[in-house]
Amino acid sequence: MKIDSFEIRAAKVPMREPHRTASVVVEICPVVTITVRTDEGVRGDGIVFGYNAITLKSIHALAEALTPLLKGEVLDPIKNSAAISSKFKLLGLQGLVGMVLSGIDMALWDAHARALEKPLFALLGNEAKPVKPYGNVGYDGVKGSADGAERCAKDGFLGVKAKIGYPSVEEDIEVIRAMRSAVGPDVALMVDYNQTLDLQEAKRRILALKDEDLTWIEEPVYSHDFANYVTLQNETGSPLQAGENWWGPADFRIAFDSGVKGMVMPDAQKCGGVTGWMAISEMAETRNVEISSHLWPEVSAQLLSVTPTAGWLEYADWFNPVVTEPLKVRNGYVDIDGVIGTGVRLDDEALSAYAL
Ligand code: SMN
Ligand code: MG
Repeated sequence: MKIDSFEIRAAKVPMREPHRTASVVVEICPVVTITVRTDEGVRGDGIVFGYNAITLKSIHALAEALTPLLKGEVLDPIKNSAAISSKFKLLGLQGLVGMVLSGIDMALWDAHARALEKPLFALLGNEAKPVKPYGNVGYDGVKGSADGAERCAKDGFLGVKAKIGYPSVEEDIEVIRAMRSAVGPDVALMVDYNQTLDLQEAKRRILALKDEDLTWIEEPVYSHDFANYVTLQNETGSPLQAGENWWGPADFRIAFDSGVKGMVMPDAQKCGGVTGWMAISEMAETRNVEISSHLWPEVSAQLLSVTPTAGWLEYADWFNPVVTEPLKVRNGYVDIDGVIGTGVRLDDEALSAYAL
């Protein structure tokens, strides 16, 4: 089966509510979608999330320029992604290029699985293990975070993550304790600093959070400061989490070689799509490192179900308005029964309504 054509669309998808972090507020969900069609009439869909609407036109133009390189090729996602990535040996696979290549990779895998009428996981492993999602709360203050956490727990989530990084660690603790009293002792709590601290302040805050029963403390320092991150892991002994901003298997290898241990959380569009994730999963397995996911709930549910060291899935409903079958959560676990492909099936009418 050969790759016949690509359709690239950009849209500003409305969010139920803005997502606040200690550094940036995400007000709308800007996406570029990549749809591949084969000469046998099979379709595959992928989404690139631009974080900020300012990026949309550039991502769209890049996708329009890159996808013709694959036209006429036999559909083989691993080979197709390797061929297109090899053109960027000098420029590198970071930034918008890496995001678009990952989006193309996800669309190709979706087409490959849909052609076989199988879920993605069936192409990657034998059996799907249950995947546990956690709900998300923004930088919403004491009451807002507690209310958000309570809503997640009522929706059946077994874990909730909140953005912190308030002016003082005492305020961080106040938010965490309010969330804990809202959800009770059995729901896992995670917190995310979104890279806002320096080494000294990070160490001070992480130690101050010692008794808060946190499942992890995410991105306390700049994402690529592997040395400081490892220092924090070693000197605090606390469960630290990172990886959403690492580019492809190459960054994960550098992180592991720098001494990062315990847990990591690849982002499907920064880690090289399905192909990149599988390479990272293998590395993590040999190092006994737990893998959780960052955004991309539909694709990540498929990936985590066959990841040997799978941890948590980050749930987000941001793509829901433009996919026909949003990821389902039932009794605290994701339900991927009956899903074909990656689970990203674009709603063409909705995309037109939100088109840039
Ligand atoms: C995050 C992701 C996307 C937008 C804002 C914040 C965050 C997370 O770091 O882990 O969900
Ligand atoms: Mg994060």
